[in-house]
Amino acid sequence: MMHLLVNLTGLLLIGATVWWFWLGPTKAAAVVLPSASKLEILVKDGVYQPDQILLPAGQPTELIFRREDPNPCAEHVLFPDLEISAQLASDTSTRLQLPALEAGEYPFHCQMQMYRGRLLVE
Ligand SMILES: [Cu+2]
Repeated sequence: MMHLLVNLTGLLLIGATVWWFWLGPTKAAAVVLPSASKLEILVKDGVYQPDQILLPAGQPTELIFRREDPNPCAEHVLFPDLEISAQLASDTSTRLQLPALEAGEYPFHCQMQMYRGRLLVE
């Protein structure tokens, strides 16, 4: 009986994970950054909006994270490949300067990687 319970719990956890990553919050479409090189990203309901951002290579960029999610999960945003991170206060916009980047893909996420996004530089 105990084993059955453990198995059921495991299945539920797997189900929750599958739901979160594949069926959960819908992914926002890619956004091409206008030449103004400034973009606001909304942090809300478990997703960055937009979460796919096309940037031109070799041009510094300013991202403005607007956090409207009180969940502590949303408090930090990290760009591991760039060694950049920022603390986002609730109901506030936080400006983040990105240096000129080489072409490539740069993921960003919160500490627990529930919030996820990608910079696509080309
Ligand atoms: Cu998180």
